[in-house]
Amino acid sequence: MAVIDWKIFLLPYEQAVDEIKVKFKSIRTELRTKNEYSPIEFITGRVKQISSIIEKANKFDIPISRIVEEMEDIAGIRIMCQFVDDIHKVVDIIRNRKDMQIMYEKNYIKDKKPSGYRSYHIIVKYGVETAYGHKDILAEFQIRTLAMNFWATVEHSLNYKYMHQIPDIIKTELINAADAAFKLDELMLLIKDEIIDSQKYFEEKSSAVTDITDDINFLSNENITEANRINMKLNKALEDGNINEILSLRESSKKLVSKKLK
Ligand code: 0O2
Ligand code: 0O2
Repeated sequence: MAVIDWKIFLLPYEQAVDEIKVKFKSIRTELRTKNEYSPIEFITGRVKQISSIIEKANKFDIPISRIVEEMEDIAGIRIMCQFVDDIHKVVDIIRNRKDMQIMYEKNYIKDKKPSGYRSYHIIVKYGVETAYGHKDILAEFQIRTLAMNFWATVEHSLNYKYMHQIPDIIKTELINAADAAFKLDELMLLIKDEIIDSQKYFEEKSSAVTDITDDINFLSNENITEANRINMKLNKALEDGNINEILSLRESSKKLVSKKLK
């Protein structure tokens, strides 16, 4: 039987997970910097544990020499979304990428698993540049809402505790919980616009406050009286919770700073 040096074997998978995470975090940063809504809430990634690889290879009768071709989730990327319809936007983003090739997709949202599990899975071929040249590996994306993620995380720990033999009574409760989580996703979708508006409002307010405090810092070296005056106005606007007051204060502090810079 072939002996594997797992540390070396897993290196390209670790590289792939790190690279893909950076790339998808950048999409989120780019959209948020432009004040646009990001369908990506957060991203996690992991390389499968050696023990899980061996267990899965045994379960599916995959010879060690065929693991690269046949085990699709050694590199795993999980993308969490706030709303169910964001999942399809993320799927489109992946479909349009030039740096990965989709092998196939599994829609466990439309066809939930008997356990109650819901997620959208995409298996891709991804190329990494190693010290010895180009290497293609398979990676699995799991795209899901926060509610689906909550359910899957809890169910995964129970499976671990019961070694995949969850008692029937708990299984039934889990199926009910999965349906309740999906219902929650559907309800949230109904008030999505309202939620996004309030998140935008919060982001606009905090970015205006950051700009004003930057201006106050700058002005405190130039004209301490002006700096104190703006600081007092900012405190009052924050106390009043008045976004328009904060936005107009940003305008006036910006003008003062640019005057000083001339
Ligand atoms: P940000 O800007 O705070 O999202 P890492 O190696 O640190 O990049 P890792 O170890 O793969 O990431 O995974 P980890 O630490 O479990 O979580 C990855 C990112 O997801 C972290 O943010 C967490 O803050 C974020 N995260 C995890 N759970 C939740 C959650 O329930 N809700 C939200 N909104 N975020 C969560 P980053 O990458 O440090 O940056
Ligand atoms: P890990 O790394 O511990 O998460 P399978 O049928 O699950 O043996 P298959 O056919 O390769 O494996 O792929 P599938 O069904 O698409 O599932 C792959 C991964 O999806 C699993 O990885 C889980 O992460 C997740 N998943 C699938 N079904 C369930 C489920 O019922 N509950 C939870 N919590 N997650 C699920 P692994 O292999 O379990 O490993």
